[in-house]
Amino acid sequence: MLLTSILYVALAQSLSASAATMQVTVGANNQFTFTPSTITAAAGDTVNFNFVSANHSVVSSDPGTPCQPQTNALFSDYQPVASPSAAATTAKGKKAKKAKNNIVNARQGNMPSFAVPIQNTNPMYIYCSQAQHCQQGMVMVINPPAAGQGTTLNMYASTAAQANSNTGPQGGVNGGTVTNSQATTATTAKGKGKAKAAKAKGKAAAGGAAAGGAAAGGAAAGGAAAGGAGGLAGLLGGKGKGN
Ligand SMILES: [Cu+2]
Repeated sequence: MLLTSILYVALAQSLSASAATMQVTVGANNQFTFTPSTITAAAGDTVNFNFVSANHSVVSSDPGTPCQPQTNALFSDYQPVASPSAAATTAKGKKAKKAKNNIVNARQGNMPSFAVPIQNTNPMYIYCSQAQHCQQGMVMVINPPAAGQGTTLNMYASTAAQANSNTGPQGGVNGGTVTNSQATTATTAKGKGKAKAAKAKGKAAAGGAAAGGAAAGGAAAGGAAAGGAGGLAGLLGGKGKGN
């Protein structure tokens, strides 16, 4: 998958010397935000939406109807990301701290990402279809028009704030490619990282159920699926060894 992405990017770059890849962080600092909230992209560029917290989505709407998918809307599907913060606040001791760091490190290379090839410079209005995130300001615009020439980000956001409902598209991913989706990596992750996280997790879980839950999620997002099992074992009072 990664190799495919690299080859794709390489191919895209060879076709257009100016092709660029922009990064947008989805849910930075556990906030309902896209960062940055506006981006200027050219045809041939790629916008990568990097999911770093909670469970968000990327959906496109028409400018006047935020929180509702447009026809054939862009859709990342929902991309859950476990937060390490619970483990950070409840895990105890040196080992637990190390376990937490392992989980965080595993996650950093394995966060879900949604790569969207930009076809043209028309404005694209983006929102998150989770819960009330759209109304709460989780919106952005790619290639926003200048003030007075169309729907600006502020206009879009204020219309969104008054939307009666927030709806995602039917069906799955559309208009881009998702990598490191937790749903797939959780069942396929293998190797050392997994064993390490599982082991470390057993101990961290002893610090409390919250730590176990967080570690299970962290493992699912990272290269450590067994960490989930370890966390579960911890929750069940199984292998957890701490005090
Ligand atoms: Cu969201």
